[in-house]
Amino acid sequence: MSDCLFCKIIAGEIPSLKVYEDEHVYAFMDIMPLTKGHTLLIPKTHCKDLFEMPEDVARNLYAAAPKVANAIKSAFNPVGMNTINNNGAEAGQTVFHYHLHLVPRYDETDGLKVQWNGRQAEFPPE
Ligand code: DGP
Repeated sequence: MSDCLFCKIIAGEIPSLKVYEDEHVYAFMDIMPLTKGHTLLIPKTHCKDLFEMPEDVARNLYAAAPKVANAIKSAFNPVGMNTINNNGAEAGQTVFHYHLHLVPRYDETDGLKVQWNGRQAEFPPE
């Protein structure tokens, strides 16, 4: 899609710090990292969100996810990792090309609580 930010990143029209690339996916450092090594994994095929993601695109994306997670683990040595995906503006999505956040976790002092986009998660939800 010509006016999509992440399509432009895949095409190299906008610079990014590449972590991984294959025929189907592209992974790069998030410009506003929540923790050290925060990476975004995206499909090369443009789709807005999970609701619009064809099955083969999902298969290829999740096939690459462990490779990317392990590359981040080797590089930054986190003790854990959150994978997060926002779908729709109301859910916190700001870039409308599907992306999976891989957020390495270090310890309880890494500044991130169980919180996403300013909302405190409640378990169980009300
Ligand atoms: P979300 O809120 O789930 O739609 O996350 C969008 C993420 O995209 C956010 O963490 C910041 C990141 N981002 C936005 N613009 C750019 C950019 O130009 N380059 C990179 N590397 N990341 C970006």
